[in-house]
Amino acid sequence: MTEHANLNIAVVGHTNVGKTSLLRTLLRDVNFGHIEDMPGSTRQVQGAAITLGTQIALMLYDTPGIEDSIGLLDYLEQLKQDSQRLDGPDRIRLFLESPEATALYEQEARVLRKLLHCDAGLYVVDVREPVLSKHRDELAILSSCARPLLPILNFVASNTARTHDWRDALARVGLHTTLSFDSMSPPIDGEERLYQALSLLLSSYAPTLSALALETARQRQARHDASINLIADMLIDIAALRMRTNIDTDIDQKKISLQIRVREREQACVSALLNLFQFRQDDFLSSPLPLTEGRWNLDLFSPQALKHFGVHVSMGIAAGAAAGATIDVLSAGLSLGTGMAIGAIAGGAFKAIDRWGDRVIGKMRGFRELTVNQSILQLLVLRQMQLLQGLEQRGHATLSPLRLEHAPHLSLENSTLNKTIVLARAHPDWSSISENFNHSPAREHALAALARGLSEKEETSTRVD
Ligand SMILES: Nc1nc2c(ncn2[C@@H]2O[C@H](COP(=O)(O)OP(=O)(O)O)[C@@H](O)[C@H]2O)c(=O)[nH]1
Ligand SMILES: [Mg+2]
Repeated sequence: MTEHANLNIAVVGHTNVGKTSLLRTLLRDVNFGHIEDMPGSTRQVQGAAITLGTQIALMLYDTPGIEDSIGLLDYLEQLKQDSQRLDGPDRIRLFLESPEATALYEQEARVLRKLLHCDAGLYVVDVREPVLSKHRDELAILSSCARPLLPILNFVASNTARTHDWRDALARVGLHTTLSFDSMSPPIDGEERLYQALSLLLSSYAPTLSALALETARQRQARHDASINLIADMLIDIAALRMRTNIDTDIDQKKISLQIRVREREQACVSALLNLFQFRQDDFLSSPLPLTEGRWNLDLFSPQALKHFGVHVSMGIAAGAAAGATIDVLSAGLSLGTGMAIGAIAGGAFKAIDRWGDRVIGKMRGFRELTVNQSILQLLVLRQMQLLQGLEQRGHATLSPLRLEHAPHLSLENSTLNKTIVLARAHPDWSSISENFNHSPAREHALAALARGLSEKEETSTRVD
């Protein structure tokens, strides 16, 4: 295995600019450090490792905010008068040995000590703030450490951003390379950009940084592929699900229990996606239960949800195949047909009789089968794909939960998808939430086809911004 140099980077800046938030996002760890709206929630230096294989490639250190830069710079100037010939780092070292480093400027001393021990610093700024003398003094002090600094422009998305003023102020102290990075909604390839920008400043670490960038991109793609598989798996489970009922006696009860199973299966997919992206369950505000009227609700079976997501009930994924054979029980989001008819139409009459054999032929009359209708399947895919997009764009510093708010620009017209869903409908044994579940190679095959169909669909659709 290639040996990668271990790079140490301190995250520095004024208090409350988003240093801890940046760390959370880079580490994909919602629990790292302590974030509050109050200044000074980080008091100690806290480190975290980013590994390549089993090796630590990068150590990132969160530091307390620099609070009194004006006072400290005055104090440093005073030290300079006493020892004229000292350069920047020596002057900082002299300060660190002085009594004030454990008294008035204890917090600032922690930051500077760390930066001196590191190879470089990420200097986080809140570009909504005007550039004030406290910032200029802070920059002068940090520059004295003679460590490469990469300014991270946080809050660039804000409409009060003063990005231009900040770039100008930074250029005045020789900081020409900057990176815009909002920790709540980072650019999708934000980490790669960060590593690239750092390698401009730290050329001797370029191999480590480019390995980190490659690994980040690889993991992102792997997460995406795994997510598509989770969604496809859910879709097969639900498309293949059937519930047998005696139409006159227990249909209402069966309808409810089918809906419960579908909701639980969707929730399982949501949980798996959240885990995959290292978010907590409460990072997503789903509405799995019907809500009261008038309140916005995205319950899977609510007609408003269908409408909101632009799903037209008449435009089922396999509308042609299902037409005439099933009666849509629209209010329930389920389709009702004879077991025979569903099997026959979806899988071909002879095959269906063959597979179902005596069970179907013997009981052609006297029972019905409930299945989930096309529009619900479509809605399920849209919701999960939208969740996936939301998770991919979400930083681990975001405190408010993710909601599905905008109707995604995804239509499900795709022949691979359609065919596979029709096929799944004809295979009740493919549904892992059914008693008849039978893990078969054919299901694996269908799963792969469905995942392919979803990816093709994504490529041809506009992504949500
Ligand atoms: N909207 C938005 N808020 C942020 C961002 N980064 C940090 N914050 C908020 O700013 C406050 C301070 O963040 P924190 O990471 O604790 O700053 P620190 O004191 O520099 O470590 C918290 O309320 C964060 O939620 C960001 O990129 N966008
Ligand atoms: Mg902090």
